[in-house]
Amino acid sequence: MRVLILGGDGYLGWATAMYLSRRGSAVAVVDNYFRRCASTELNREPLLPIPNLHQRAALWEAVSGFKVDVHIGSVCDYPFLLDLFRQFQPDAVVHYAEQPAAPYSMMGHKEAVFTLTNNLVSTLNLIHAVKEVNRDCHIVKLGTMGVYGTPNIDIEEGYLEVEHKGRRHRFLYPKAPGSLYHLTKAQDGDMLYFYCRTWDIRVTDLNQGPVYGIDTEESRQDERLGPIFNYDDIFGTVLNRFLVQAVAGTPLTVYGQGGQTRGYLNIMDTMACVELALLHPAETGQYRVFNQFVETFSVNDLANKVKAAGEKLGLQVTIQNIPNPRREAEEHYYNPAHTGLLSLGLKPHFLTAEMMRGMLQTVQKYKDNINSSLIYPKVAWQ
Ligand code: USQ
Repeated sequence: MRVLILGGDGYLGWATAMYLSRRGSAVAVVDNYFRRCASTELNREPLLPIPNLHQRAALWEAVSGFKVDVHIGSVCDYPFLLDLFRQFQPDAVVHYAEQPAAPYSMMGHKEAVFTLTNNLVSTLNLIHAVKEVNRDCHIVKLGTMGVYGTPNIDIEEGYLEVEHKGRRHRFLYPKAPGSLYHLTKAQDGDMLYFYCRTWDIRVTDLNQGPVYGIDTEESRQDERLGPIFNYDDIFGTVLNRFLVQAVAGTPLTVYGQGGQTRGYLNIMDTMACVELALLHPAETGQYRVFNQFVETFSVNDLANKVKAAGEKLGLQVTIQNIPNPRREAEEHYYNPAHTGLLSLGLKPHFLTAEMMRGMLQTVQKYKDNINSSLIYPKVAWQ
């Protein structure tokens, strides 16, 4: 399969490029280095320095023999994207090229405009390129569980059957995102659904929960192949942050009461889920949604797990409830369905004590790189 990965330099994009190339796909990646540049501009450098995409591709080829084609540019630049489509002729596109950080989207007007424009225009350009070059090309877009919010009923996988005044209809599941970033993921989903109905394109939207993990099978061959691992208040996700906080000896930053519950997955499971979606494409005209996570935990659950695993390694781990910089429910019902990917064959990795120990030990190797001033949250929702 010829797979084009948009956002190939990011936390998940590069790992996906190696994973798919190793399994026999012809892979091309495109990226405009937004995440790297923003990390530097905002002084939120990742735990490990990351070689640029050309260097990563050369390193990967040297250790594995597999090639990844690199293109630097913006998916929001339509002539550039269209050229790439015509040249590479993808059978499928994995779309990670969105601004992925909720706190970044809530920093101010400039960041809000960038998030909205980048996330919607990149998706619109992709849809047009598919229509122009090959309408059969399968779009796999990384969505987020955060589009649903935390409703007081079970969350279904994308759609909800509603009975109203004796008649029934199947709607997209109602959305109530909790940040501008999450809102753009709701909007791009609506847009993809619209074009599936209008132009008969085929789309899989992977509504993913927060991802954790510092390496993958492929990146273990050379630490310079690892994903961009941020632990700061803007680009770091909660469990990755807690692992670094435990190693740094700073209190784990539980926002508010810590009852916020989400569906989590290991970065290795993201790879497997994307592969399953590619191997079992959506039908022509279908907007298919999978809820992509493995286990649900509250923030308190995660903090307690990190504390227990850290203490077994001799770390002094404390937990601190700090004022919540976000507007979100801190105690709520949460029961999302997630059978689609399991029924396609996903074999999940669970957050076992052994998994926690391994991740903490990896972070320990880079302890000297930790900048503790990046940990406390500085972006508030209001
Ligand atoms: N949280 C803390 N302490 C921290 C950091 C976060 O208590 O130090 C809490 C947050 O308030 C939130 C939960 O942990 O309730 C998850 O926060 P997060 O920063 O790990 O995740 P989020 O901002 O929601 O976004 C991340 C990714 C995003 C993805 C999303 C999936 O950055 O790209 O779409 O996870 S989901 O959360 O299901 O929407």
